[in-house]
Parts: sequence; structure tokens; C-alpha cells
Amino acid sequence: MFIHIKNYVANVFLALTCLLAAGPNNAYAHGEKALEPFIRMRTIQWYDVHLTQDKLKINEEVTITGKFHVAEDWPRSVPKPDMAYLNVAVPGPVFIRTERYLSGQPLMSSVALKLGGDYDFKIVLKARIPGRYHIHPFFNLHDAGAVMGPGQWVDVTGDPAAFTNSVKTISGETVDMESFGFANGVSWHVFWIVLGTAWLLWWVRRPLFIPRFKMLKSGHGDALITPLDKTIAKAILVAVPLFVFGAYAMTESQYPNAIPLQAALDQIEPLPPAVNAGKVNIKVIRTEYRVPVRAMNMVAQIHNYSDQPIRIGEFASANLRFINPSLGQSGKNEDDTLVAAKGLVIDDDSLIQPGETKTVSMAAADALWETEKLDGLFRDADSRMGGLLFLYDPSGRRYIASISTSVIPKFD
Ligand SMILES: [Cu+2]
Repeated sequence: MFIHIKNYVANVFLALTCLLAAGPNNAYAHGEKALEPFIRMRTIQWYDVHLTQDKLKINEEVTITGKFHVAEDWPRSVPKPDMAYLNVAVPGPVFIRTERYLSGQPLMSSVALKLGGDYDFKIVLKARIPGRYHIHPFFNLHDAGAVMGPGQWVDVTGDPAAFTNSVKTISGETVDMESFGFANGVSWHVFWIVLGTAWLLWWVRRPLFIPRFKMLKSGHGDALITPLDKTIAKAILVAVPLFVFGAYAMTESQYPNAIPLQAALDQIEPLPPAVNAGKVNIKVIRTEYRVPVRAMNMVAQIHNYSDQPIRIGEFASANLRFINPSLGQSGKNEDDTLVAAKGLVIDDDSLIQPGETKTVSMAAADALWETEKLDGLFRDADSRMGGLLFLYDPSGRRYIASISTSVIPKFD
């Protein structure tokens, strides 16, 4: 038993040493794969995420646009998205966010998302510190965690000293956000730290727990607190609130029109359904994941209610994109590592005619299931998978269907 623990400690130590030795340049992942697979596949389903540029200079802006579907089959164990915050995952304050919109409306605070809704978003970032960063849009879901969108590398070059961030206040004055209020913030922190430490030291310098306990036991408890202690305590009790109110009154008179930090919840509706929404209905009958070949095999019944013949072009789940190569659709980025360009194989890939119901068997196969740690699904208490199926008619118009299915693992 003891040997066991010793080995374990040695292993942990070794692992930590390796991590440290690898250095920050090798630390590529930053939590994209950390959440349970069923959360990444069945909560926020990102698609069409696009960056306007991946090389920018200090002070230049990059706009991230994209869409996401809020899965209907939201996992039972994940709190509903009644409070969600859209942000961008970057390593530290290397950008500033200057604008943010959801479904065309300015997004100020957190937002409640509606299950089954589709939203589009737009975030504008301004480069602040040079470097090479992997940036992702992501949703912070209250009580659940961060669901990452697809990431992309961005290079920022230039002189960090040239960065400017000034805004015009409502009183008409222009302030530099990089330094505004900094001295004030530091002074308040120093003030409270000094006051708190002094009060602590005042008591710590005397005999502590055991001598005090003994005095208390022997009935000399009164001697532990001197009249001077009481005087100081009373002075602090009066002086601190007075000081705080005084400072507050000064701030009020100096900045009469201040807007407090906003704590309300934004109410933003999903996008109106696309004209062809609901024209394709997909019922997944059976899904097996074949562990050795890393293939998700789905048998699905597809009802085409539209007036156009359609074909399956892509299956997307947890930011992985499995493309049907015979269709070669959907503007994929060649160096996007999360795209399996030949990942989707369909047994009967002929057109599904208007009004037709066809049962097809699809295989989304790629090592990405494993490298993205989605194959851990079977070790979860919730082995359901979800994703978006993109279908196209001959004119290239896209039909999106959200699917959800339980998955049976196959080990042969
Ligand atoms: Cu990343």
C-alpha cells in the first residue's frame, strides 16, 4: 500500500516536472477538451465561425462572427442556459473586446438562451499585446462551465507601447483606459492592507492561543483585553465607516453621473427560423461507436419535406466537422485541424427526393474522436451524442437538422 502511494507521488511529481519543462510554448491546449463529451456535443453547437483576419498589428481589430444552435436535447445533468456569458478565450488580456452582438443586438451582460434556438454573434477584438494566440469564442454557462467554440491561431505583431485604449466619458472628458484610476485603485488596496495588517499585528504580537486559553481557564480572561484595545476598536468602528462614507460622498460630487456596473440579464431572442427550417426531419434510429476504427456509425431516417432533392454534406459535433468528400461543401479551411475532409461516409449517397423518406447509414470516422477526447463518452453516465447535420440541395442551399441519439460502444 505504502509503495503504491510512493509510486503514485513519484508519478505525479514526474508529470509535473515534464509539464514545467515543456514550457509555455508547448502548452497549446487550454481546456477545450476538459468538459465532458456530452456537454460539448449537446449544449452549444457552434457552426460557421469565422475570423476576419489572423494576422494583425497592435491596435488593429479582428471580428469573430459565427452561429450556434442551442441543443434541444440539453443534458439532464447540466443546468439550463438561463444565464450564459459569451466571451473569447485568450491567454490573458492580450486583446480588448470593443463590441459584442447577439442576433444583431448589442450584448451587454449575460443572456438567457432558448433551447432549440439558433443565434448569430459578432465580437470585435482589438490587439493589445504581441504574440501568437489560439482564440476561441466560448460560452460560460452558469453552473456548468465553458463550452468552447472552434479555435483559430492569430498572430499579433507590433510595439505593445503603441497600444491605445481611450474612451470618451459621458461628461465629455477623454480618458486612457490603460491607466485611468490605477493610482486610485492601488491606494485603496494599500490602505486596506495596511489597516488590516496593523490590526492583526496588534493582536498577534501578544501571547497567542495556548497562553490565552490557560488564562481564560484560570478565570483571568478579563486581563486579555486592555482598555487601550477597546479604545482602538471603538475608534476603528467609528472611523472606518466615516472614512468610507466620506470617500463615497467625494466620489459622488466629483462624478455625479456615474453608471453602476450592470447586473441585469439581457433578453435576446433567437434568430427567426430560416425559410427552409424544419423542411428536413431526421430521426436517428441507432448509433454505434466502433472504438478500434474510431467511427460513429449512425442509421438515420431522413424525411425530405422540402421541394428540392437533398444530400447529406456534413456532420458537426463538438467543433469537429466530418465532411462528405463527394459533396466537398461548406467552405472549410484546409489547415483547420478539426475538419475531417473525408470523414463522412454514406452508404447510399444518392439524392433524397422531395417527399421521400430514406433510411441511410452514415459513418463519421476519424482519429479526431480520440484526439479530441470525445470517445470518453462511454465512461460517462450520459452516453448520448448530439450534433448538426448539414444537407444541401443542388443549388447549394443548406438545410440544418439537429440530431441527438444514444450511443452504443462496440469494441470489435
Ligand atoms: Cu485553443
